[in-house]
Amino acid sequence: MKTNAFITIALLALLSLTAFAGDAVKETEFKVSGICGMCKTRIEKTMKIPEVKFSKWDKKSKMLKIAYLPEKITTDSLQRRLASVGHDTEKYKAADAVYETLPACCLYRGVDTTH
Ligand SMILES: [Cu+2]
Repeated sequence: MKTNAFITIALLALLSLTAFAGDAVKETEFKVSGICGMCKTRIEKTMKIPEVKFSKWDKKSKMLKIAYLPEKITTDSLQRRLASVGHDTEKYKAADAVYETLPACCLYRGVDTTH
């Protein structure tokens, strides 16, 4: 009887743990403008915050994949962060003054990057 109770408690603990982990992290992706390897570094570095567990930007597709904590931060807020370091996103455009401070190789506006 004692063992059964222990197993039940252990199972319950495990179940609540997986439920928590499942709710905590959400995966999504959105478009972030950029052009080179430096952009990739800057974009992914901007996502290196405790609320974001994973981020990967694809130079070709311009898509940023992230795994984040939706209870702690919104994708809106993440897109604003990216715009604030010079990268246009689906929802927010970087201020011209910030964009102009990017290194020449990173100036993606008006550049055809589809090939
Ligand atoms: Cu760049």
